[in-house]
Amino acid sequence: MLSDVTTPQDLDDRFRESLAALATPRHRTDPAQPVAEGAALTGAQLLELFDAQVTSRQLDLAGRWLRSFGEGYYTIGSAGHEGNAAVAAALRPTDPALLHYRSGAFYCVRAAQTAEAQAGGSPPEDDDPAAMPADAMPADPAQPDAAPAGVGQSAAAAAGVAPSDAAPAGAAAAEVVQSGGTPAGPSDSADREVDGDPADAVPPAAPDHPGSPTPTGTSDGVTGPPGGEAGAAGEAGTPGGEIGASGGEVGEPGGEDAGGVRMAAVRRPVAPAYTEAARDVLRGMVASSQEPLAGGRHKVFGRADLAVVPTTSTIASHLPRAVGMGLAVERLRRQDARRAPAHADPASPWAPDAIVVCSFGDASINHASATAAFNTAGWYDHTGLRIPVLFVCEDNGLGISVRSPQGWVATALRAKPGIRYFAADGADLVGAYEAAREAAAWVRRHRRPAVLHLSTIRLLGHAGADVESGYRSAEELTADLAADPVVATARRLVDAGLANGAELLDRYDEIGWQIRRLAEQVLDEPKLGSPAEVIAPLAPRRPVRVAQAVTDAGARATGPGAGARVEAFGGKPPELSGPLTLAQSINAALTDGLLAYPQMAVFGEDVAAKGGVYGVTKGLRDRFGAARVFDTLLDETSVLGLGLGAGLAGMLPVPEIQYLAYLHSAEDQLRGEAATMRFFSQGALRNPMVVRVAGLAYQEGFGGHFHNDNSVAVLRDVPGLVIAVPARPDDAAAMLRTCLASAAVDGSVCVFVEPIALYHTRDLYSDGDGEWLAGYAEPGAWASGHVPVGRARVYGVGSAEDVTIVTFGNGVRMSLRAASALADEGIGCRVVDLRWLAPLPVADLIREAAATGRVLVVDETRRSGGVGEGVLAALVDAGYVGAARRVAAIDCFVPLGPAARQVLVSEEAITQGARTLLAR
Ligand SMILES: Cc1ncc(C[n+]2csc(CCOP(=O)(O)OP(=O)(O)O)c2C)c(N)n1
Repeated sequence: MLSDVTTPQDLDDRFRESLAALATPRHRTDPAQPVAEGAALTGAQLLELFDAQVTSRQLDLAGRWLRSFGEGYYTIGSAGHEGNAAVAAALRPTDPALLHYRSGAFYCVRAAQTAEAQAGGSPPEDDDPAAMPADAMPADPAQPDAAPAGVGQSAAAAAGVAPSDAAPAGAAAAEVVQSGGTPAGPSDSADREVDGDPADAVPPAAPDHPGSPTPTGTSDGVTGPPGGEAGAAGEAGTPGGEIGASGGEVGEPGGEDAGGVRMAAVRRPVAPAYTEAARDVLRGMVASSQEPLAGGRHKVFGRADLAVVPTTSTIASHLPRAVGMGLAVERLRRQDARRAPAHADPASPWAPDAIVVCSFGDASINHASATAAFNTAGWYDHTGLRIPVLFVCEDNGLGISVRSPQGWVATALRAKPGIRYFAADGADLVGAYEAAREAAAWVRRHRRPAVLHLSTIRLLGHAGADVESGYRSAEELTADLAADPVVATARRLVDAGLANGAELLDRYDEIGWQIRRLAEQVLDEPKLGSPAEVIAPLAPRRPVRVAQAVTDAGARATGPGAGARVEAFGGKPPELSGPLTLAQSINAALTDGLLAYPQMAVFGEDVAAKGGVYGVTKGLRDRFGAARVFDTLLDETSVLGLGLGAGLAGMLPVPEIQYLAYLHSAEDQLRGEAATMRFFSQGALRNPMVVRVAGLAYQEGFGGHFHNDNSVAVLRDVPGLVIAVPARPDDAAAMLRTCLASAAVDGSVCVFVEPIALYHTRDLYSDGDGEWLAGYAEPGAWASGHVPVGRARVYGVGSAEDVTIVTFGNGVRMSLRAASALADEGIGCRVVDLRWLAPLPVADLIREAAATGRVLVVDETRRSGGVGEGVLAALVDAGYVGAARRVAAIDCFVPLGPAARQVLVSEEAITQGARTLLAR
């Protein structure tokens, strides 16, 4: 029995006492009827939600039980948050969900909804489906793509969505909506109000919920109860069915006290989907390799078929992605709607009217990632762009031991511009369901963001090892126990005449036994047993397919796409434009990329109207329209978040980070979110993207660390990330094609670091020699010129027999110049341009190092943590026994003006390094 599990406040014992103390209902009610007059939930549905809550609670106990003998690795639970069952019930199983780690009950309900939908059940309806598309579609469907370029273009148009008639710019003040019949959350009871703005007010309940609730739960806007063989709403009250089979008991005084007749509604089997969901969660706790999404790599709530996207343990980091998903869902919906019916395959993997839900705790709203996401959702809403995201803040008043100041959460959430506020009490499942349904309907109907502030409590502490008594008073803990939301649901069921306490306790025990049995089963399941097994889904690479994708793109560009290509390039394709600079070459390759991949979008700060700070994206918006090339707001976290969401939604995002130094405030989005998605979903979910980053040093005349950041250490240790650093124009185009193909084929997350100092460089050895320019390959030559990920380029200078210079980026040009000078002295060099910093081209490196036995690493990044460390380590690992030296930037930030030369690698240092090597 899981009731043996010791918990800080003897939660199980208290639960039993509370249920035992519940009075016997005076009358019995038909579970097919609304649980109260005017309530949206039927009694049967409430019973089902109670089961989900109990399943979640028993899972928490199981986590502790497993931990008690060292076989469980996760004890953060959902106890106190089980009200989120109501949120799940108010959504559709196809609404993508990014969940808080206290979402046990939500997950169970979602699993049951999905099972029911797969069994052919009606999808839940939370609003008037007819009202949504008409209201949300742009007036002129062709408008976004055809929007003329213009500096004054609104961000909405810039992102390809027509401004909303319901969201005029400036009408962005936070709106407060009272949730129907719901007691206020703990910290906001005094300030709830109904927003009276006629333009933005939530439509009256009738249009949003056209049919008043009916017991069937299918046509009334009521989410169908968790499914499976038991408990479909239609079964409730069906004579001869599981529920109500005993007849006669409805309306009778209840339970055993009334002549031993138990309520059939309480007796029905536990929904199999709950059991399945519980098994998922238990597998996560024991790190079973059979856990359905992460396969034992992390304890997540996630399953692709449930549209539950795994979130990481980094609080709030999933919110920027949720906003990106909202933007993409809406964009792809419009795109699909515009396409002729001939297009059978929709671009969007989500249902056309899907909304995105993401939940998180109250302390998390203070995190920079959360504030970025709220701000971005509000910012876009202010422009009229639709982002259908429902934020759900589960407010238990604590972040581990730190309290959210009284009233802060409500005050902060209500003040978010452009985000409509709803509130609900998580201990009142009936009211929370109505509020959640209202919030979801509003988001679905208006395609605009809202936040549902769900008051909860936290039982069992933050996690297993948390000693709450150290920072919470006994009175407070006791008060929380008295407010147990599962007890509250039980009380509601008893008060409604749907069950008595003993029956519900039986239910609790039955589910407890099932969970215990499942826990014992999953204990024996295999764990990940080898490094290869652990790493398998991280970043699989299929180079042959990637090469084929490049070849195919070339074939399309010369064949069916030839006309469009000539048009996109204004009649003159780049291969006919003579030698190009690095910047021009990247620009042309981006153009070809946008032609080759209809799902590709280029976005970032200043990329559209201005065409990039260095002109790299110039003309792209004119060529492809504001739907595919758009400016974002100034927030790197959100830029990457948009990419994360768009990638997950099937797009091929190419976000730009304006300067490498500005990646750092947002790097968790790349490291913690983008790079982990395949890993934590065994490849079931992916967020392909190619992040372009202007970076590295040597900008003459424009100095200082922030525009000359010469550190890529933060990228190099992110597992699975592809890091490309093109030095030459021809390599840049080929490598960008490779990155796009790799993202499209393998879902790779690529960072394409563009050396700013080389953007407009034309010459190599002497003024006017034009040797740093290169012709652009015509599409027919893309296949033969393909640059695979992780392959270096080698230049022989002089005899090429004396020294191997290993370098990349600006170092390539400097090394070639130095090698030329050394050749004059009779020293022959081979210059190896790594081109890829991850994965390093180890095979090429070893071969070229062995060819001379003398390696000079020319590393423009810093001595500590720089690329050179990795190169030397790779040589050592491979058994290289020759001589090696390194020149690198010194461990300092890059100063302004000529002083920069004091810290950076110079050509003199390279020639000197080579001579020293030879003198040994
Ligand atoms: C970015 C980040 N910082 C710190 C932590 C450690 N941490 C884990 S949970 C937590 C508190 C979160 O509180 P809240 O958002 O209110 O959620 P709750 O656990 O109360 O449901 C903290 C600080 C983390 N996971 N991520």
